[in-house]
Amino acid sequence: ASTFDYKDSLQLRNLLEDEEIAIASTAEEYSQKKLLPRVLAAYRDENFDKDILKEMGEAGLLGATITGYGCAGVSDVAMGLITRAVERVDSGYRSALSVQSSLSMGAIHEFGSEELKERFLPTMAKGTLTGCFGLTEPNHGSDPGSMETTARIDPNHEGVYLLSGSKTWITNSPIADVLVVWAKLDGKIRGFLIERARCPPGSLETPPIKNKTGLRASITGMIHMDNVPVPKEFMFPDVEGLRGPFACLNNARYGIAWGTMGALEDCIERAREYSLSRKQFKGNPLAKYQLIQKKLADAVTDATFGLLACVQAGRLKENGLLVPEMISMIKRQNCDRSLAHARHLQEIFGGNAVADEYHIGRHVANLFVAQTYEGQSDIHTLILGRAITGIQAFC
Ligand code: TGC
Ligand code: FAD
Repeated sequence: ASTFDYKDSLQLRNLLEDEEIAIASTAEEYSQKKLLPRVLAAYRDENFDKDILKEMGEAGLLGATITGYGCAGVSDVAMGLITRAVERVDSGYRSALSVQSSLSMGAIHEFGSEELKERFLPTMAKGTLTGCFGLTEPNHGSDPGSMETTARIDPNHEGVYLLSGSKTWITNSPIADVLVVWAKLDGKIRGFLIERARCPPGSLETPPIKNKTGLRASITGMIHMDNVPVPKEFMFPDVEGLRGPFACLNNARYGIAWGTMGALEDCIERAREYSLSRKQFKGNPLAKYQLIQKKLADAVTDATFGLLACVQAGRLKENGLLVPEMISMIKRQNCDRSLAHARHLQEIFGGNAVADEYHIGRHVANLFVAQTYEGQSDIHTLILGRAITGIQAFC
């Protein structure tokens, strides 16, 4: 008989293949056993343990949708279930996974030569080589088309480009071995791979950005380039313009739509448990009060709808039918709803919400970041508005 289970209100499980359920439970087990026990200390100390990428690699979670090159070749829905499981613990850990998988390995897989794929993907899949993705600059975030970073031909060495400029707010940049950097060559955006080990001293600096108010379990930094030499084989040969970085962002944004639902589910679970155990007024649990129940009902409804939208988007993606506006819709909706609900659910904890052991404040701070990066929600609003009206309102 069919029953209502608030953890899977519209039976999303029935839409999944057995293999996808198995992959999700591997990711859940890894996240709960290995990530959850370290997250409080990591967040307090603003520390990202690089071993996490190796562990994710061992569990087959990195670059998981790629076929070959040591990657698992799972479905897009399975990948979504992985990001949901990881972000249930912390958005920063999902960020590390997304940047390694969708943005760095994804860029190499989509646009790199066969040599670059063979050279980098297998070690990146193991998590022994760390990647990052440099698009945002100090003066250009929402508008990356105006970037100032340049590439020019090295007048003294044939077949070498020299990269100069600065990127900021780059996840994993301080620890990255391989940096995907987007720069203008003769005014056109091109993608380059910088190998840290090959850079002459002083040409590449990647200082961390410290004292963040969110995403503290993830490491974020800048990339300063002063004539960094890049051999021409390390430029993506066939992609020009914003289509290059956005093709990678399409996959990462899809993953964020799934991931934020995991964070929201964790907020729901913790708020529900707290509301059942905390008693106020004549010994009643908070869960007995209608205003508390409304907060839970609203959050469970949006988590359920958000996940169903993700499954549908995933199936469209698997069939080559997912277009950028659909991704903007689910990224915007799921980031906005998870942040709004996390803030409401936070109220259920009263003063205890301020203590980090209750985890809810961490999710709220993280979800603000998720709503901001990979296209702030208002930017996705304008992408949708353009598609609906045919009129662009960016400038
Ligand atoms: P626009 O005129 O719209 O497009 C320029 C060219 O790009 C193509 N394009 C896309 N291609 C594939 N997928 C997409 N989603 C695409 N969006 C655009 C487009 O077809 C066009 O191609 P072509 O060949 O005609 O030149 O460009 P615009 O300059 O008007 O862009 C406006 C806007 C707002 C849509 C865009 O710039 C935008 O999305 N801004 C947000 C920036 C952003 O998302 N940055 C992300 C940085 S990376 C990051 O945050 C990682 S965080 C990782 C983590 O820790 O998890
Ligand atoms: P701005 O572009 O200055 O925007 C500020 C505000 O103005 C936003 O609310 C925006 O929506 C609004 N706005 C801008 N233009 C318009 C307009 N035309 N109409 C209406 N409103 C507008 N980037 C990378 O390249 N790689 C990474 O790995 C990466 N990791 C990140 C990690 C963290 C922790 C953070 C915080 C950011 C990261 N980013 C990364 C950068 C992120 O993508 C940008 O912060 C984001 O794209 C917004 O750019 P911005 O901060 O310059 O804001």
